[in-house]
Amino acid sequence: MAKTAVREGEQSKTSEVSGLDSERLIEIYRLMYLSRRTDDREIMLKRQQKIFFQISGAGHEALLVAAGMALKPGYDWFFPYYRDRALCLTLGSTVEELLLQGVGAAADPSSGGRQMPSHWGNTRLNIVSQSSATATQVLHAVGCAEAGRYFSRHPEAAEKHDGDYRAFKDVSFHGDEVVYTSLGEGSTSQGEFWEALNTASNQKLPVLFVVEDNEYAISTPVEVNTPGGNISKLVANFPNFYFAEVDGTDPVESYRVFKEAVAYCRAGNGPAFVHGHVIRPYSHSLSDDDRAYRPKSELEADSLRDPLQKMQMFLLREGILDAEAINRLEKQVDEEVRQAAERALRAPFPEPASIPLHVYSEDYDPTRAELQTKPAQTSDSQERTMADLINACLKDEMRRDPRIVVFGEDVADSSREEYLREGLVKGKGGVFKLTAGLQTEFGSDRAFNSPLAEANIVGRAVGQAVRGLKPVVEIQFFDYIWPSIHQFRNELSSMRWRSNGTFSSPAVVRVAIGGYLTGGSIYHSQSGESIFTHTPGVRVVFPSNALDANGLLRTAIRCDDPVLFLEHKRLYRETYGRAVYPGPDYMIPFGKAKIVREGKDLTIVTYGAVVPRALQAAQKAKREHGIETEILDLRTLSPYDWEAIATSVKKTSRVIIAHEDMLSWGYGAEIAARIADELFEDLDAPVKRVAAMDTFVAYQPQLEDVILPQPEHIYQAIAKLARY
Ligand SMILES: Cc1ncc(C[n+]2csc(CCOP(=O)(O)OP(=O)(O)O)c2C)c(N)n1
Ligand SMILES: [Mg+2]
Repeated sequence: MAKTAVREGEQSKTSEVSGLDSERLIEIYRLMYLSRRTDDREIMLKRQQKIFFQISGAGHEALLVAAGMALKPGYDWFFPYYRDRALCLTLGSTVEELLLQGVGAAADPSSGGRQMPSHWGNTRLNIVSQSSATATQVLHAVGCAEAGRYFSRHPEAAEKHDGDYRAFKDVSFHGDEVVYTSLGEGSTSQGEFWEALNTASNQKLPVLFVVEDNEYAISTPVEVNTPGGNISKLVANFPNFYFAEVDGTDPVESYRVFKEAVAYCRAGNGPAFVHGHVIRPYSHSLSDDDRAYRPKSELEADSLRDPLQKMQMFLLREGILDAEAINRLEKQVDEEVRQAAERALRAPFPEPASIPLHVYSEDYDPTRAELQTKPAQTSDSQERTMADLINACLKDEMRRDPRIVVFGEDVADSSREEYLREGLVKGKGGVFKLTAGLQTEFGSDRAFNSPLAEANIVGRAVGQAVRGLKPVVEIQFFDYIWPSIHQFRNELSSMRWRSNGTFSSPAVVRVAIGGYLTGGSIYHSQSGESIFTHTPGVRVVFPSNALDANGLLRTAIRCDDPVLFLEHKRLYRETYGRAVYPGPDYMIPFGKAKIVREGKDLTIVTYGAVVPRALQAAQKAKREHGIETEILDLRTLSPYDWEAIATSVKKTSRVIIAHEDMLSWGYGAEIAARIADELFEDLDAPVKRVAAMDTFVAYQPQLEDVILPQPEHIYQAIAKLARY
């Protein structure tokens, strides 16, 4: 473990140590000044209402130019945050590229006008698109580093492959690349920061964490976010790290530290943590006025540490540049920024017609009819459960695609490999055994346990998928998906759209969902799919039987979009819906419903565990009243098969939407609204919904029976609707 104390005013000594010649020292100053001037220009443009948001990197320049110089653009990977203007300029972003984002221009390389300025992204430089959410990016960095290591151990996995997402996902790796990620000291309060340190430390990943400590998170001072006021003290006991704390207003000292940190990571020793003390001379953003919470004395003390002035003094003192030369350099930079702004202001805006582009992959359409294949005949003629056929699909796909990695809580057979090797244990393979045998067959690189942290699972998957791996991760229970919802909603689903199609994260998230368990409640029985169907950019799949689960999971894995794959726990081992193994290439396109029962009198639109319940209800309605009910199993909820719904409703003129989740604001509300809107003329009766009560699911089985929709509830609805 290395340790560097904060030292100020020792630049001349350390510059020799750091191998920085005069030319490099001048370049450091030029980049720092360029960064500050770009901020100043943006501030002016914002005041003139030519751009719409401004957040500065002022005060952080020295630390970030040093970081940029210690790393390799287009070789190493970068997950920075909004203060990292100087890093991006050092890596090779142009001022014009940065200003194009402020304007919201179509040519903005980070987002095509979709994100605020200072939300960096550049494929040329391996700067990955980031959101505004504080600290989500550090988990992406961890996933990215895992992917880099994986590809260097399994280079064959990087090969292109026609017929699935791999045809569109180029992989590059070197084996010794470092992954940079940064965040403010306030953001270290986020759980994701600690979840990232956990995995980087455990796996000795080459991640360079940089904390830019300007002592404020908007108006909240450092001691509120960091007990004791110093994050270095809190993280000091994480194993395998290189640690350094540095005066981040001193570029020479910062460079020395970064050189060491990067060398440590590149050599494969583990992660590094650089804690830079910087200042924030401007307010948090242009929407904030720091005079409301920082006294003048404090701002004055900060101004004495301004990195620009300090570096200028250093160059003069060392005789590297005289006042005139500094003046000339600054004039050149001023002119560069002025010209870049002029060009950016002339750049065309994005066309409104482009808005829907890149919500989903334009390259691979998982809804196309050709994906539908016939089940193959194999030597295995036994009827298998949904659990069996999901497990079989995972194995088939892992054999076919070496980029697939499976992880989550308890998904490994045993993290202590020697227990398996020595035959001491059989292995766990998931709390529902859906991943049983994967580690044993494919090794611990490809099937492994995560820490007990759901954001860790989804956040790492994002970073892995950006690099070209195919993470197929498991969330143990839908009830515990919530710690990952931030990663899910703000990262996984938006990566492609917000980067204007330049980055994507097509991971699969498998989740055990649902009730009817008799005693599983509250927290092992809930649904909530509509929250995810209400999220653009993600596909939501919910099979009701073994064959569909097998075919749809295969489509999910091969496709180029993120997929939430919902597996009903009650259906895992039911007799209903068992099927013979359909072979290793059986696929079902997304967005194609299945008519599970034909009828002319009434339509039920449903999915998941309500499908067998609707069938029971339909049989009773036929027996008791001769009503012929048609049942549509949607199978995928986003996209969903509107054509099949419309065709059936036009035929029967009566429709019930039945689902296990709560009635109000549930999935059925959208379908009902669209039927009312587009099929009004075809209806002979009101659109009816059958769903759970608007409560939680209770433990006492008699209560659970009342809360969740039962065949009898559906039967009553059919009988009532048929009377219209
Ligand atoms: C998850 C999340 N919560 C809140 C915010 C609003 N927000 C933006 S920046 C910020 C303060 C960040 O402070 P710090 O991490 O110290 O970084 P600094 O801005 O000081 O560089 C807050 C609260 C956000 N963007 N994301
Ligand atoms: Mg801060």
